[in-house]
Amino acid sequence: MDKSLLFFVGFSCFLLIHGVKAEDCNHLTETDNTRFQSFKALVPEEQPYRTAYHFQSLKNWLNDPNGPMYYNGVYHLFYQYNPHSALFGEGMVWAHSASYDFINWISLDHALVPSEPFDAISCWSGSTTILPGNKPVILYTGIDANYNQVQNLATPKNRSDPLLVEWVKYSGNPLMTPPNGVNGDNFRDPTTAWQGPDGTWKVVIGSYSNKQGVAILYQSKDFVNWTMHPEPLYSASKTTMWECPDFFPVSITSTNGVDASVANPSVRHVMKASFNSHDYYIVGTYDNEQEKFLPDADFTGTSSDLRIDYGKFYASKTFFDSKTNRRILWAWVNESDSSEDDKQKGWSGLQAIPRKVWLDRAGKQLVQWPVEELNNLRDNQVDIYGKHLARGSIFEVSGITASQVDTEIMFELPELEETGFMDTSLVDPHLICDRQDSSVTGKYGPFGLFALATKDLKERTAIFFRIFRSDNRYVVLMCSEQKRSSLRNNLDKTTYGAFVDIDPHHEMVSLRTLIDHSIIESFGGKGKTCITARVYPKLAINNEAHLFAFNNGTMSVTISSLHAWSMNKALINYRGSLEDTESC
Ligand code: DQQ
Repeated sequence: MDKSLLFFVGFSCFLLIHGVKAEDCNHLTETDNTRFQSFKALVPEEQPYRTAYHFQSLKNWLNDPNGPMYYNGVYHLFYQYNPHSALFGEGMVWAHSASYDFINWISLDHALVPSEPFDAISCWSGSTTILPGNKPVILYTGIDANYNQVQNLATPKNRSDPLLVEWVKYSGNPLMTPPNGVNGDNFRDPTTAWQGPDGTWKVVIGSYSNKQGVAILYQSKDFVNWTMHPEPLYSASKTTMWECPDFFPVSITSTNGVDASVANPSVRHVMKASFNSHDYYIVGTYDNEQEKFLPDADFTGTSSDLRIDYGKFYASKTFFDSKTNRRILWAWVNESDSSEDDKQKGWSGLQAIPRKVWLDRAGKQLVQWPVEELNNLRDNQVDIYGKHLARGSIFEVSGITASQVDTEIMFELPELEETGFMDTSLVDPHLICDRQDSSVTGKYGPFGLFALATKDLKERTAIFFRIFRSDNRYVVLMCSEQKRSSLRNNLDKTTYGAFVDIDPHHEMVSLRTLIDHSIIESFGGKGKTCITARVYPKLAINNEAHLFAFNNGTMSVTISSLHAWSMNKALINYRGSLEDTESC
């Protein structure tokens, strides 16, 4: 058979098997057959916990997203990767992937690998900044030969290479070393830099000193010589070591994103820090003359602190997408199984679906929504309207591939006044969700979804709401309960919970849930509260997975609308050409 025909047949079979619509993707036939076959051989497809449309590596350990950017028509994602193991270790590199459509990704050669005294042990997290003249640069943390954390610069070898495959480390590295009073292992993760009105560059480094989590501020005129500002941009006593800080402006009037250097009355600023295994943030005002960030309220160290996501979600990083004027957030979602399991699987870690992020109209918190490009993978739409769910009812959402789904639901609560009062002795939403789980009947709630469930519901992950009265208002609680997610043991089955800042009297309770084999990302209140979970069902895998909607409260709820789509498979980290990532 002619070689190109052979490739066409082979590739079409792959696309059919994996749910990509082959008929729309004819340009893929130009892809080199040998490369494609080797990619196919590498993908551990038979594993039930591999995802269909989330970003993951073909093998080994993956963690933080690094330096995401849009440059010359191409989206880039770098990420922390251990080329030697399915566990974290020394020798971490910046792996590199690129995409046209933000959904399908090709993998490229590693952008940064340990090689010099200033990064001899590892190349840790950092960010990209696009300098005037359209010049992208990387600032990253090197673990030097003495195990100290230092900040380094790298630039593309050839800016006209659309893929920016090769990066050159600056010969004068390191640019910044741990200052006095800062331990050598508490100085890392430079943010994207921003420019003040006088042209001065500023960047923040995460740290811990004087028993406070700190955003240390550095300034530079030329991006090479950096001076530490005498005062940090911010520090907070109720926090520990700040990893992966992120500092960015958000518009007060629009959901559009703005570039990192925008600082005027039309924006507020967000300071995000990763500590204690979670991503926390505060909203405030940035005074760029005094170099101070003035938050509306400080971190409190309690469950009332705002989080990007109230489930498993860490080391998030945003970037400004100049193509679509959005600010987009990436984050690492770790495994909930054991290291032994990871070694056996041969891989560990996912990136959450990238989210558009903006400031809520009330100016108090962020709102997040999966990037709209994801909708290109939607298939087989199922619609349900006006479905009444009396006390104790449950129904299956059929007609979809329940192991890889996108679903959007609106719940109507006709007699809200009748709902029960909140137990004021419980303030931590995680605890309420845990104690009053999906099997505990309330008035309004629990109602929601059972995802990745067996037919008999012995395995099920419950994403549900409860509505309480408290003083003169209503409180909406959102839970993601993993207790019964798997018949397997030795898994982290923590229950997650958070309040949703909506008034159910004036707007319907909404839920969007992305289900993808071993990850469930849920967005309550149109993106005001997000909860991500990792689950590993033993039986509810692939075609054995089911999706149900339920109401276990005494009050009836009505599903005003439910839309569900089977999700097609994305090509993730295929070692092909960039054209393969044009949406079909
Ligand atoms: N991961 C990186 C560090 C960062 C941590 C190392 C956060 O730079 O502080 O892989 O997950």
